[in-house]
Amino acid sequence: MYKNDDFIRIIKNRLSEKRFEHSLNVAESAKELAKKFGADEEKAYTAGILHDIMKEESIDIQLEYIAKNGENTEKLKFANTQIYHQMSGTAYCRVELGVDDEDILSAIRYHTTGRRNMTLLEKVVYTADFISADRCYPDVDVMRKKASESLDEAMLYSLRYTITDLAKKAKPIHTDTVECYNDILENFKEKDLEL
Ligand code: DGI
Ligand code: FE
Ligand code: FE
Repeated sequence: MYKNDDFIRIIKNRLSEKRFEHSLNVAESAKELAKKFGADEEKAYTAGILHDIMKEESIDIQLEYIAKNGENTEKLKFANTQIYHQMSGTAYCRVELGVDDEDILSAIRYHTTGRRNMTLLEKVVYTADFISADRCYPDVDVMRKKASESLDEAMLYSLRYTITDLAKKAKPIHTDTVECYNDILENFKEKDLEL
């Protein structure tokens, strides 16, 4: 059974220096968010290290892994290839690295698109990916502040940005992303919270 030190060595061999650093930063941010919001810190850290493990792999090999994990690749034909790595990464961790913790696997599986009814750990990793130390988009400080207060607020903020940005560029938006957005928005409306 591999430990975090082994996983760090493994991703170092699979990723560019920049993305390797990004992965370590996401792991740190995920651990902090887990501590703050009561998720499993150890699982958050491991998922953070592994979340982008297939990001620099070829599309063909990614599709092979997705199929190996029993997922339908036909459905992905019209999807943005940028989302493949969440599925191929999950498959690689399960098949090649023997990761069998379903909490960690699902946090990797939904770290790009999100989905309806996300687990706490899924939200932690999704949010950590947006606020990691290497991120430097214009309103990253706003995002970090939101993340320090509420995962749902931070996620809604990032989803609004991502969905708008994809639509502006006439790129496809995965239905899980739209469902994730609607789900969080419904929670806000039900609780009558300010947006
Ligand atoms: O892998 P990272 O760059 O660290 O971050 P990520 O896994 O969140 O990937 C984000 C990219 O994926 C971002 O540039 C937007 C793009 N993308 C393409 N299609 C979709 C999408 N993001 C979401 N949430 N949903 C999509 O359908
Ligand atoms: Fe990613
Ligand atoms: Fe990432």
